[in-house]
Amino acid sequence: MSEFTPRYLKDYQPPLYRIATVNLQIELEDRDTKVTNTMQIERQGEHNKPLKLDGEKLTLLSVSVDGVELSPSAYQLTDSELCIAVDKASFQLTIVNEINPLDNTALEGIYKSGDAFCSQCEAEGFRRISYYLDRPDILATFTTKIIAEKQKYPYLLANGNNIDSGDLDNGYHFVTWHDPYPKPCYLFALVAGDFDLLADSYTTRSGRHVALELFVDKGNLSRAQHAMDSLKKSMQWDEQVFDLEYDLDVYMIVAVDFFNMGAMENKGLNIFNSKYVLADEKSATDDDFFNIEAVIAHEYFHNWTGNRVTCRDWFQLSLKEGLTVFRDQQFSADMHSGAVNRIRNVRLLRSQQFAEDAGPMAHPIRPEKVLEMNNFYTLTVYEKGAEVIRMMHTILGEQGFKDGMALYFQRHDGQAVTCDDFVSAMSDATGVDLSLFKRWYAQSGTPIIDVSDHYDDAHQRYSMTIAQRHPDTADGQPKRDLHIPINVELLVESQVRDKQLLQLTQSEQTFVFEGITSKPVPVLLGNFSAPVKCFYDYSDDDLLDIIVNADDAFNRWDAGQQVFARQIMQLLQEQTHRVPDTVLSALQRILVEDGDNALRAEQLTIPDFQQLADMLPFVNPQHLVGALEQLHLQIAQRLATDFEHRYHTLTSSTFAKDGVAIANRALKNVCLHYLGYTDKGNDICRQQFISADNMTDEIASLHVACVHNLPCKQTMLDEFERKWQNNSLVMDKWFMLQGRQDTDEVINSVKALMQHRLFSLKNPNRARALIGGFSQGNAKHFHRGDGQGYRYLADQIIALNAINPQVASRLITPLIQYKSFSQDHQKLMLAELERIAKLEGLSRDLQEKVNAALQISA
Ligand code: 7MK
Ligand code: ZN
Repeated sequence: MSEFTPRYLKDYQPPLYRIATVNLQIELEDRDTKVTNTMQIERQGEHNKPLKLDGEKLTLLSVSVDGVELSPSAYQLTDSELCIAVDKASFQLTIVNEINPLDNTALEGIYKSGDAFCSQCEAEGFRRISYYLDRPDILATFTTKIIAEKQKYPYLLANGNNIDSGDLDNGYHFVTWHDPYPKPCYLFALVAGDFDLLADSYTTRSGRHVALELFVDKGNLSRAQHAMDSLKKSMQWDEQVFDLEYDLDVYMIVAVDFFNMGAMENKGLNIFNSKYVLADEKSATDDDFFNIEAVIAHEYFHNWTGNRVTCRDWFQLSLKEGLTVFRDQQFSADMHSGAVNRIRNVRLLRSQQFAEDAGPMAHPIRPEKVLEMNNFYTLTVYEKGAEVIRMMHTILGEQGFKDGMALYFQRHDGQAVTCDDFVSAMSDATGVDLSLFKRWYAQSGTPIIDVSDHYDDAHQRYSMTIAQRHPDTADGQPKRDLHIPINVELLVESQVRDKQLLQLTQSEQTFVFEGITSKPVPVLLGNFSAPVKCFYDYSDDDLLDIIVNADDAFNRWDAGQQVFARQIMQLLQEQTHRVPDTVLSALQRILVEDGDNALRAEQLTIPDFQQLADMLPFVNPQHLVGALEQLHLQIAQRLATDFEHRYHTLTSSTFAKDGVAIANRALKNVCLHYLGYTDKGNDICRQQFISADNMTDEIASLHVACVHNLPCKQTMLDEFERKWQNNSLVMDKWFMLQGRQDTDEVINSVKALMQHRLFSLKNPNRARALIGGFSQGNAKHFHRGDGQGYRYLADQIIALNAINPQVASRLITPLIQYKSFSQDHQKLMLAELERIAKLEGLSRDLQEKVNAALQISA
């Protein structure tokens, strides 16, 4: 039985009190930081209910109302709440408490990252700083005075504008910040430390001058320029596409090494995991550069979608996250190749979000029940949430969507609102009825659409029947039919004849196409127009036809993915299955012909283990790994000379960072991966490692050496360690790759690495790299039949439970998704889950997931 109580969307109540202004004074010390919080509080309406403030891990020193200190008998205090009865409609409340940043390993509230103080409040971390109404519909104006030792902490930062500063006695100093925009406390931020500062500026379209300040650890200035460039691009894009400008005089970004997530959009003071800030070509891969630009954009875009208009309650998280992910996807597509970006989005969705929807934590993009809010920063809320926004974009069209956004801001600027408010703005701005569409917000699970067709030769009429199905999900909610936009092309004699957007709104509908001169091949779900699984009984030739002739690049890629998946099914049925020549020659054509190398790299990449597991119920993971190896091996060996030839045409002598060079490296390293299955692999890998002048090529060769366990592996790992030991982001890659080695010794290696002088479970990036690298990047050994892989992960989760529940809770993902595997593996995974369930002091985060996995009701 759980000691924690869940919260439900249906129980939402407007707040009984409002906080108009907050005046914080924070006196920073490692173990006893003093927080003085003076709030102007307004009772909402006539009632005599007490004021209940959230607070966790706080040491309360005093409570005063309108300047008069209360005696402890005037309030009640528990582990999570301070309850005060005040008989006034409006009053000033002052609370003084202490916190302990140094021992805060959960990295929520105020904590230390290295020598700096920093904060993370979303979702409910502010209650670890002061007693507060810690809910997003409380919008207050914050003034923050920070006091700290000047020498150690020359920079004292908080949200808004710097309005005062000065020196104090004993080597201390202070800075006072005022943020004019009322905000929920989850957007509060504070940083104190000594940094290098990259300063720049941006003038908005309307002429506002904005100072841009990027703070990084001393010595890292040369790795900050790409992040700064990305920020400026983001600011410009939002002006051009959505007419949205920045609204303060300064925009600050601080990079810290200890951070639970990617980054945080605190008003005017973003705090970033240094992984998403620091880059130069020697130490960062092309993907790192791409991701930095995308995350900088994401946090910047939150200034409007999240900060100016925020969420009424945490069930509405997708209001800001789904929308902001959609916006950052559109931005990335505009900055780079639209097709390749879309393909990568779809890969992520299919491999991880579909698994989430099929697993024990299945939830709608607007969840209805939450035990620990941190557990709902999910692929479903973010990525499927973005797909739901994208479907509205598809249904309303580019202009309709922009009109909807404009109306949304016109109506709701400065408010805390719901997903319903967003959809209403979209619908009212365009006159399109979205009432059926809104069901996407309330329904979990990946819908299936089944397509069948009929060609009437005599009338040259083609009819297509589309039906939707909704498999049951773990949340047990009833399913209803959805409004699903489906892009369709018809290939008639290998020519694109008809392109249409079909809108499926019933459980089954038939669409008729006239004047079709011969039986067409339907090309379905163009640009992945809905987050669904789509089935149609294609012949192998149909798929090859689509690969070559479809207009839509996503469809061309996707047909290839279906060909790969079919080969996997056949290999699972018959280990000696020989991949047909037709498939090989299609791949060969992709490899040898000229075209977009980034797209071809994607076309040559087989769906991953996770995605295939989601397509194959109760699969034995070892068999699936075996089939994947076989498919790679056959392709690699039978096209060896083509891979080798292509590889050598793509090795360039000098490094460049433009799109073509990036695409060339992507394709070259896909070739290298296949060559790893051949006897040429070792020499080519070693040579690439030695001659690499950039991290993309260097890490690709090390990766191939590890996953193929090539003879050159150990030397390269040792050389890499010596070269990069002082760069922690690069060392994360080194730890990660060692978890991916294909050797029976890998679990022992990983355990040994936990004793490495650079390893610490307290560092989230490091813990995720090593533990996640193994458990989420090494299916073969994680799913070992002796259960050792599962046991290792469970041991680490148990250790992390006491250190950092959020990191523990994210790492448990592959263990709770046991249901897609065969019985013997399920049993082994369940045994580990049961072991975790029995742990004394199990965090709320883990309890929610483990109970869901074991079907224990709260
Ligand atoms: C992304 C919340 C933050 C998971 C993915 C992010 C978080 C968790 C960045 C932290 C974000 N608001 O901007 O969404
Ligand atoms: Zn976000």
